[in-house]
Amino acid sequence: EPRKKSSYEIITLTTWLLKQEQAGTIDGEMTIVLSSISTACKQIASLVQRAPISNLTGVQGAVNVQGEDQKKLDVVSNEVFSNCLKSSGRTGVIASEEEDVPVAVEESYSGNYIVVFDPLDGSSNIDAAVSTGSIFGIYSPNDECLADIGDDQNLDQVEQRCIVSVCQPGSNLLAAGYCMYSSSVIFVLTIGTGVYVFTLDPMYGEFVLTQEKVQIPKSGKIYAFNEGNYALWDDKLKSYMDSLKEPGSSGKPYSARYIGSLVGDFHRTLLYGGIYGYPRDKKSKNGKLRLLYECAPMSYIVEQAGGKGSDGHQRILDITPTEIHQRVPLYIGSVDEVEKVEKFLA
Ligand code: AHM
Ligand code: MG
Repeated sequence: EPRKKSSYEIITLTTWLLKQEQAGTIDGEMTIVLSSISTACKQIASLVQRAPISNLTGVQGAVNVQGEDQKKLDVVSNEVFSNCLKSSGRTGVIASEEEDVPVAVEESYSGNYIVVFDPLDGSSNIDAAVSTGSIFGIYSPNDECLADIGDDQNLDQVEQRCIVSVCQPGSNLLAAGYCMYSSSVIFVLTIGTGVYVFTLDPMYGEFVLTQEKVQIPKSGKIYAFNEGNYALWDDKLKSYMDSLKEPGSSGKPYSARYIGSLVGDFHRTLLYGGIYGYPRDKKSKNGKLRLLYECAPMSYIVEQAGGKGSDGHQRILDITPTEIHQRVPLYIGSVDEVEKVEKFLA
């Protein structure tokens, strides 16, 4: 007879991870990497919540390698994320939206996982206290980048090796997830066995399992695109967008929702169905979002939930980046909706 579940029984992220380790789904090093990421996310959640009080709103004054103004919180979050990963001792290489090149972690003890991340995505939302998030992806250990570091040798070569070891297609991802800083702090994770959702319980300061094996609806009548760019889109995409506004047989057109925060827009799409898109346009030939630490992890998550991630023509997870900060158009969400836009673009 199955044991009755007490209403006080909760599963925290920590116990969930240990169970996965016991089951052999992940190894001990991965458990440590994931738990250090969850610690970083808790810290960032608290920094984001207190930002207006602790004078952390506004710009830092620097511009990152991609020509974007860095917000103070972008910089602080990057430090928090990097430090948590470095001190885990299980991360060999990290690549971040806020760093020009991948960084080899010299104090690594074992494991040497490769972690790619965007420490605080949607940072244009911060100063208005609107949803933001962190995104990450984890690749197999690879010592290429670490080898001979510290030796008196050409640093450019080391850098080049690091770039090569990090530039892998999303299909190689072992784990991916995001943390959304919103009315709740939500940690979403996949280790290749479905999508699990944890909610930060402010009473305990722990992530608690709130949804397991999430499946995205097969279709959904919500679209999230920055339509301000409409005039810059190509005609095929314009006709797709126009088609969503036709009431059709049901008499009801699609609904528009756009936060301007990939994590927030994606999370809603995951739960309610629909599509998120960031197309290429006349000014941004490859769209805006980055393949390595935005599009690939999200595509891995959506596929694990039964959805689809595409650049309009091919599967995002099949694309091998040639550069760390490479951009790619993204259409992601319910299978039917992503296939629909692909048909228009064909
Ligand atoms: P960021 O990494 O600089 O924050 O940019 C990524 C964000 C995404 O979260 C969001 O979906 C998109 O940029 C919004 O861009 P736009 O303001 O052009 O609509
Ligand atoms: Mg980003």
